[in-house]
Amino acid sequence: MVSHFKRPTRIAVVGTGNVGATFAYALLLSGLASEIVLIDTNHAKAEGEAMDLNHAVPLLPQPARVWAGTYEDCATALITVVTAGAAQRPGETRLDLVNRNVAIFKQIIPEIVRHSPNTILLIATNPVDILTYVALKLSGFRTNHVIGSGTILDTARFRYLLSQHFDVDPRSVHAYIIGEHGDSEVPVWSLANIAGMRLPQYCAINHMECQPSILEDIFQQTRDAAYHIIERKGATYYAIASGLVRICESIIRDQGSVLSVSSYLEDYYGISDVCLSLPSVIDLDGIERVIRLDLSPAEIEGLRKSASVLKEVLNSLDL
Ligand code: 6V0
Repeated sequence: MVSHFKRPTRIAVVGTGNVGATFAYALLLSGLASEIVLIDTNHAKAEGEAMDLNHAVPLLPQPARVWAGTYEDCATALITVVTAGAAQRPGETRLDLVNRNVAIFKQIIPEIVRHSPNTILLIATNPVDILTYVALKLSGFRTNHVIGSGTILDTARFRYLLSQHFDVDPRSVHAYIIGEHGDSEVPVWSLANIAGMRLPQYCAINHMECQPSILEDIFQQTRDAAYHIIERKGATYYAIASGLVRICESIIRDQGSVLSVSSYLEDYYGISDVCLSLPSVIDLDGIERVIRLDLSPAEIEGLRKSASVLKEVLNSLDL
């Protein structure tokens, strides 16, 4: 039962398709939220998901109230997670989705702002960097209150694949993917490490293989993972749902965790007025700061290229 002395932790989820419903389930299991409201133009779908999720509650360690609602229910939501929109079809890039999903955001974002001006917007809809920027402009929110899931997913995929190669727990691999959540993303090899040792040194001392072709293959598998999954099962949702829960956890518990998420940049290696991912400190107020990285010249060039790919798309939009 919710304590009378504590405000409920309400999380709103807009879009209850594969990603939204899976996120709601993962959030319910996490025990982080006491109220989860589901909003979808297909209200019956949101209702069905709420019913199914509520039936899990008696079996869970931490209760929560789940319901299918309207934008009025976003009021008092600490975080509003937006997963609404069209998804990639086989062979389609994330950037191909842009016009369809910008039109959807023009309906959704003003409704959220009207009812919940202090919420933190957490965007997952693709192309996520573009839609994070669009959400920022349409909402007029402070930049720290608009977060895109960005490369939290790519970083997780990268760490998983590296952990398979190096035969360690993925949580013991420290490596980031930055830039666009998409084809121009950049692996930060120069800072990747295990037990504080950069990979070339780690490999030399521990007699492991890490020649460039192996590392390049790991990066390609990371970058192209969504295409391979979509070819096989039509959509991706478990890992992104876990990434969204991890971001919510850092906000709700004011953890200050460093996560690679998308946010608005101002003069980052000369990059401004675009949203893309960099390791950022996340606390109760959203993006506390974007960490300045000591990147190699090739990584800086890759990041600038990624920013210019995104800017080209932003310049074609009618906002
Ligand atoms: P889905 O299963 O088609 O669900 C989309 C949901 O959005 C449906 O239930 C729709 O009814 C709903 N919807 C559409 N328009 C509106 C609207 N105006 N208001 C409210 N609800 C609406 O798609 P899925 O869940 O698979 O993907 C959702 C989005 O997440 C897509 O853009 C994906 O590309 C994106 N993903 C983002 C990832 C990331 O890493 N950021 C990862 C995977 C998918």
